Amino acid sequence: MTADLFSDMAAQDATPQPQSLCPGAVLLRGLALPDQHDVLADLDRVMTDAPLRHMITSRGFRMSVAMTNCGQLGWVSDRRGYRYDSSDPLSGRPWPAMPESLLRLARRAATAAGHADFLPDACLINRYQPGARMGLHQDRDERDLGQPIVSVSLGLPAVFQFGGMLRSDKPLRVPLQHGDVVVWGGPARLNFHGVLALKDGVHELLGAQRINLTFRRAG
Ligand code: MD3
Ligand code: FE
Repeated sequence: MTADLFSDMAAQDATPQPQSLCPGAVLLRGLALPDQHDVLADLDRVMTDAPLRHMITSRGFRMSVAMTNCGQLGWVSDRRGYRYDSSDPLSGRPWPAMPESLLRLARRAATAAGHADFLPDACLINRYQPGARMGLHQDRDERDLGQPIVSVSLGLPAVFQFGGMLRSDKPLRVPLQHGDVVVWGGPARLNFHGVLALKDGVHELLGAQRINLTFRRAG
């Protein structure tokens, strides 16, 4: 009994062994688990202030992923194109502040991956329901591409695709689960990446959805 208790405590507290996906990309399985309850409670408050919405691409398509943001800057897309903006176009108000629990998690992950000075000013919140997907793309709208992106997966599992610097590079598939964190920096920062259509399922805390957080230094 005592031994089991101690091994469970060790599992909770242990920093997971970082796995390298490719040069510059570090997978930290389960890194978000110790903070998950604070993170989910804070996310609820953010999503009440700035509700999830399906943005429209410059070509007029409705994205299958619903999005919102917290932090000084938020990623927005509409018929005029996409950009970072300091206010929520739905309310005209600034985006909700980045909760301490989220900032702490992002900085802990970046530090574990060798980016101890990461200070994100934007957190994009992506909500996938079954069938939602994200096509292959690059993230290159952030001012300093020397800063990494930290991504946190919550809820239903998804298959993440990541390719190379060229759209034509054959992507690898990595299953990402609740609590997994990936840090993308250095030579991986401009890799093409996407998410396959989410499969049906029910997660014990989040129900029939996956939420992905991406922390960025945008401005
Ligand atoms: C690799 N989101 O919001 S996170 C995005 O799961 C985005 O919602 C996906 O791609 C999601 O832009 C993937 C993983 C990720 C995020 C940014 C990256 C991987 C990246 C930037 C460069 C290289
Ligand atoms: Fe991306």
